[in-house]
Amino acid sequence: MKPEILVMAPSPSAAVMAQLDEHFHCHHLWRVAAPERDAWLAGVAPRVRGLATTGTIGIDAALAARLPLLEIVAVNGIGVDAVDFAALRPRGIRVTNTPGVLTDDVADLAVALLLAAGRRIPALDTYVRAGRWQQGVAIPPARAVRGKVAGIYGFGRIGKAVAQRLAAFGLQLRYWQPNVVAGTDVPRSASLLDLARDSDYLVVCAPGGAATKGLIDADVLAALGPEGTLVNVARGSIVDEPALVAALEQGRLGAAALDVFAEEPAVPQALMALPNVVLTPHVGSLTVETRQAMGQLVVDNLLAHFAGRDLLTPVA
Ligand code: 8YV
Repeated sequence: MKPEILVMAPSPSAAVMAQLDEHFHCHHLWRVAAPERDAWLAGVAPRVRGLATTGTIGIDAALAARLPLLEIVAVNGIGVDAVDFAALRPRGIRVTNTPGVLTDDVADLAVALLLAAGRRIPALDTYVRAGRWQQGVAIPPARAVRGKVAGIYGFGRIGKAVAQRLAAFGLQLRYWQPNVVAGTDVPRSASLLDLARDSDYLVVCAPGGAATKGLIDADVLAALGPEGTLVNVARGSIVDEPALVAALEQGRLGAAALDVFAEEPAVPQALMALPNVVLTPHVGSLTVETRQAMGQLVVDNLLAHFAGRDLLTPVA
C-alpha cells in the first residue's frame, strides 16, 4: 500500500510529478476547482500521511487539524514561514525544505532586479516599444551601478551568493542580520537602519515570519533615501508595503525592484502605476533546473521518511 499524500501545487517538472505518482497515492488538491476543495478534502484528509506543499502555501493550523494521520510536511522551497510549527510540533510532525539548490537562481534574480532598476530596463523597454526613440524623446542618463554600496539584509546562503555576484559588478558590500557571520570580509552595519543609511541598494534576503514582519518600515526606507533602491527577493511580509508605496509616490525612495509581495498574487495598483518600480511574480527559483532539483528533494525526503531513513533536508 502506497502512503497517501496531499499535493498542494504542481511541480513544473514532469519527472517530479511522475515520481510522486509512482511512489505515493497522491491526492492533487490543485486539480480540484476552488469551490469544491473543502468537500473533496473532507473525503481524503482522514487518510493523508504526508503533505507536499510550497514555500508560500505552507500549512496552517486549520489544515493540520484536518489531517489526523499527518507525519511529514515536505516544503518545495527554502522559506518555512508559512508552516505553522506550533500546530505541528506537539504532534511530532516532521518538516523538510529545499535549501541549497535554489541559491544561485534566487541570487541571479536579485542581481537582475538590481540592474533592471539601476539601469531602468523596463522603462526603457516601454520607451522603445512605444516608438519614443523614433520620436527623438530624450532619455536622462541612469546612475552607474559600479562603485555604489549594496547592503544585504540577511547574509545566509542567498545573501552571500548575491554579494559574490555584486562584487563582480564593482559594488561595495555591507550586510546586516542579528548575528555576526563568521568568515566573511563583508562589513556588518550596526543595525538594519544603519545598513539602509550606508547603502544605495538595500537587498532583502532574510527569512520571512513573525521575527522579520514589517522590519523594512518607513524609517528604514527614509534611511535608504531618495537616491536609494529597495530590492526584495525574500518575502513581502518583511516590507511595510503601504510605507513603501508612500515613499515611492512621494519621491522619498528612489526605486524598488520586487519579486515578492505582502498579499500574493495581489500587487498594489499604486506600485504598478510607478515607472521606477520593477515587478516580477515571485519567480526567484522558477527555472527548469532548480524546480527539478527542488522537486527531487521533496520526493526524496518523502521517500526517506516513509522508508524510515534519515531525512535529507530536515528543518530543525
Ligand atoms: C517558491 C520560495 O516560490 O523557496 C522559497 O521559499 O518562496 C520559492 O522558491 C515556492 O516555494 C515554490 O514552491
